[in-house]
Amino acid sequence: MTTTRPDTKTALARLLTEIEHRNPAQPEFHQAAREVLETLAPVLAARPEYAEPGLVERLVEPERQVVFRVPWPDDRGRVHVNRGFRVEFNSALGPYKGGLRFHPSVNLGVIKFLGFEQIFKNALTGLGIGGGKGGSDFDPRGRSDAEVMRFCQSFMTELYRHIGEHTDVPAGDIGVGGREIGYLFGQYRRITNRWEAGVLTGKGAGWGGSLIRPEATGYGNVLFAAAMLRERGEDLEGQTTVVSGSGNVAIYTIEKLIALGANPVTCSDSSGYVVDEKGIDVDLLKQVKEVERGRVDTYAERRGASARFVPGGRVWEVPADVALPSATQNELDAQDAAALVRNGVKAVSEGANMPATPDAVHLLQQAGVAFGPGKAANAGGVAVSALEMAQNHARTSWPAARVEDELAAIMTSIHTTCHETATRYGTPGDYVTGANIAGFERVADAMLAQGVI
Ligand code: NDP
Ligand code: 2IT
Repeated sequence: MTTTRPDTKTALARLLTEIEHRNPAQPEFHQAAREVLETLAPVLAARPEYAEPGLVERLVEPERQVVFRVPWPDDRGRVHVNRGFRVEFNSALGPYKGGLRFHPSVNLGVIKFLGFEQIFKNALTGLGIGGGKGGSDFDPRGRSDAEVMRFCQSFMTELYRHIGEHTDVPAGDIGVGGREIGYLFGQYRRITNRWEAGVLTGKGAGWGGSLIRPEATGYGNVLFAAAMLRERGEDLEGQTTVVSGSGNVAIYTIEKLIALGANPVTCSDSSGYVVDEKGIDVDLLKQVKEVERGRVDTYAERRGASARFVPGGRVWEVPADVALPSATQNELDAQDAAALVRNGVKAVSEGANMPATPDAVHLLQQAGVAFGPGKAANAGGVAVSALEMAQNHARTSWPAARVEDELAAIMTSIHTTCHETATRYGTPGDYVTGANIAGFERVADAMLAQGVI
């Protein structure tokens, strides 16, 4: 166990105050930076080279931030103006890598929180990818395919000059799936006159995409939850699980839970949740959400007597052994965590990025619940993105079984790394500390080796 010199803690606290001061009105970024910095004191004390002036200060400052105008005409010819973002946070380990989010709540602070998380997540995969994130406050809901296409084309008309297979490789996130990646890739190809498959990941399997990329985040999170349970002598089989969200991550989380013999009983969207006593029918959910682009209340209507839709409610009030938040940031607060603990939850694993508030994380950990932070638990998506880049570079494509085996090996390795690092720094079982320190060590070593840039 390492003791922390008081001056390290004081220096980190001072830096946090400075971050808040220099980045006003970015509460999500402050939250993400605080969560990481608060766990770094022991490693800075144990490894004096990391306490070098400027290292942590450089880590919290993006290498580059691009903000741009995205004008697009709707189907009636009316022009809308959205704002586009790409935050290229850290490229010490490889090209900037991270998704694009299209959602009305997007602003620079949200993209910076996501980009900051991505640095450590990508480091934990063990692969050669830096951290970045982008997106827009565009709301795809209710928009026709033609409108989404025009938006994507306008967005890429600026973004193309900042990205490239060796520079920055975007992918999907909330509101950006296979359809949007297709339109974005088409416009990039048209502008640059290059077939540069490795410039975007999450492409269709027929034109440079990797098999298992759509499934990877959800599958990976279930494997991470299973590893945490195994560490405690339990497994997923027969466990009742609650999942929030009903998008890409939630759907493939539910699919993998069923495959491993668990019983997922919920899904949700921003209008409420569904609880299904017989367990979620994942084929029906895919039909409603992926094919029809519908809402979860339609799932409940079609499913019949076993399912009901609870308008406005949160899934955390449903009793469960395991909870997998898979919608968005700060969707699980202290009150929700208390309800989960009251109902005997054993593990919470974050499919979404930062879905649990700091108070909720604290409460769960105090109650002895195994807690998997997003930067470790949901790293399967970006890991398979990096495998997609490898396949693109080699101009080949791997069978699904190979990608799935590699995903499983990466998730096991991330779990082991987090677990061992937490133990090494005197906080056994604390995956938050383990993930932050292990991710930090890898990035910090690369930054130190590459000099002050
Ligand atoms: P999708 O757009 O496919 O689905 C998002 C889901 O979350 C929808 O059910 C949506 O409901 C719900 N949701 C989004 N915003 C809100 C909000 N403000 N309040 C309530 N519900 C909300 O996105 P993904 O499944 O891809 O992403 C889900 C989470 O997983 C995000 O945190 C993302 O950053 C993270 N993630 C995604 C990865 C990926 O590969 N896609 C990889 C790693 C993490 P509604 O339709 O009503 O808005
Ligand atoms: O949050 C994430 O890790 C993602 N949205 C996936 C990023 C990627 O590049 O695949």
